[in-house]
Amino acid sequence: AVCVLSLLVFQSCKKDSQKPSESKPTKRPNIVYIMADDHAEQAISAYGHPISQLAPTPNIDRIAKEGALFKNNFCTNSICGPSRAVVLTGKFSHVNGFRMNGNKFDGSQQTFPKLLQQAGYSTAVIGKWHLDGLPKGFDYWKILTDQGNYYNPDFIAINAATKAVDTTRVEGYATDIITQDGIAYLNSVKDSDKPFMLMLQHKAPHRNWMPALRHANKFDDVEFPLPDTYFTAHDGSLASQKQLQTIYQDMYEGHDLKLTKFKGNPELAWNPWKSDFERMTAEQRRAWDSAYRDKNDAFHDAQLSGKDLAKYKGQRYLQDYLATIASMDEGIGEVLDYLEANGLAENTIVVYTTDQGFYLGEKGWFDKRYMYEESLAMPLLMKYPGTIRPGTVIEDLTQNLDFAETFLDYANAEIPEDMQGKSLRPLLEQTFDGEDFRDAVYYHYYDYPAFHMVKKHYGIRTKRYKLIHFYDDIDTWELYDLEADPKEVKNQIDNEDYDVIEAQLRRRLKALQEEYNVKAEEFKQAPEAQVERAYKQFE
Ligand code: SGN
Ligand code: CA
Repeated sequence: AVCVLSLLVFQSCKKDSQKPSESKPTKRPNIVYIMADDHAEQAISAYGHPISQLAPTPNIDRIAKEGALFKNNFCTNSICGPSRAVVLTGKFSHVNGFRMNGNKFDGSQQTFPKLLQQAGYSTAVIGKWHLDGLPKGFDYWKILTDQGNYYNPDFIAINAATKAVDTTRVEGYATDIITQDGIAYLNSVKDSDKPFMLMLQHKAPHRNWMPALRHANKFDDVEFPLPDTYFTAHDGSLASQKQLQTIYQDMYEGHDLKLTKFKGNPELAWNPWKSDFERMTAEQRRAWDSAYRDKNDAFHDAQLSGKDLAKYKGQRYLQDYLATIASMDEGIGEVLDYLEANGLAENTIVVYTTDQGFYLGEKGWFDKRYMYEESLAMPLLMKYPGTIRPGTVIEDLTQNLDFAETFLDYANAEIPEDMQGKSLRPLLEQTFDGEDFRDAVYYHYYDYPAFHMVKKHYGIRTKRYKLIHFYDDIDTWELYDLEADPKEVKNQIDNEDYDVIEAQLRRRLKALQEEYNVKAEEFKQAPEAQVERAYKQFE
């Protein structure tokens, strides 16, 4: 524990084999925190999943190659705003108050950017914010409105001349704009004596997966492997049967899959949110229509139905989803190159993550929300030359709850007692010698009734097991043995062989709820009428 107190103390007690190189950082590090939206581990080649091998992310992978890859990092609540609020505060949703999208983030509370600012850092956030309310604790900010749009997005920022808060439409592709704004910010602080912390937060690869024009055909000829659970019937999970996030049932053919109504006509099929396409310039739209024409015409010719149609939809989804990641990966390469070319790489921590995991056809799904592995997992890659050894792989259970503490630790700033996670520094620097960094993670999802109709649930995940309670207008428990059943298709809750394990998990879950101060009022039920209305609205 003494080793993690300060950089100086830490370096003096490092083992010989781990001594930082000659060029070891002497100043407090800068932090470049890059966050995507909905980027699944299955789509980052450093994680090794077969899908990602067909659509590699060489620049994101550079961060793991030069630093660390976390294999078991998890979110506490798999949805956008809540995950971001946990990152900022180091506190669970029930403590920071932001339980679901649509809540308003209480910006007056303690956050790590505020604490870094007080500790003498220049701080900035650029890109997706999605916390309703303007950023606090940042010297500079420029954020997308709400979810943001891929083409010609609107940004909110303080007008330098008038000092008023303005919303401005910027022509171009969101990912490229955010990358360029990020580099411009770095350029503005690179010669300052102060360290900086930049949160560079992409829209990509969030729904509705609109690629940059230069990538609109990138994966047209690639056939991606669809998961073997693509057509599952969700045996043993009522909560899974009830969702509305199945690729071949719930996607909008125009808005999501960019399918047209008729052959030879660019008019989109079902497209309820027109703004994503209507905001394109005539020139962008022409280029778009021409890029999608051949595949859409071929689709009409093929006259698919049943499972063939369902599989085709899965392919189209993956082609676009992965193409939006291609631009992001290029942009991350530019940021890394900029840091290198400007002598900043050595003294800058670079983090890559996203707000939560995502389904790429597993169980037939897109979106997230569930406590199952694909959406619970949150990619995390981190480099800090001279301090984190290249190629470090971390298997311990970590969470977005730990990010704030980690950054404060590296900045030599005090970690407030009321933060609920812990600094990842001992893992990153391989000085952790306890038995378990964490024996279990706690999870709670609240956003119901809402988009996709995923039931409220909470649960516990240990290294090997997972216990989930779905509640509200349902009351079901699920137990998975991740070693025997990594795809979570066999709910063991009624299997007597698991009774002892179940009892242990229930005890540990209760203890975690006590430790994290979860009160009974967290388990409020939605009125029945509201649920009925929501099913009608989203079906
Ligand atoms: C939008 C999406 C949903 C998604 C939510 C939450 N529909 O409503 O599919 O689950 O955002 O996403 S969209 O077609 O309008 O994009 S999150 O990133 O904010 O959590
Ligand atoms: Ca998200």
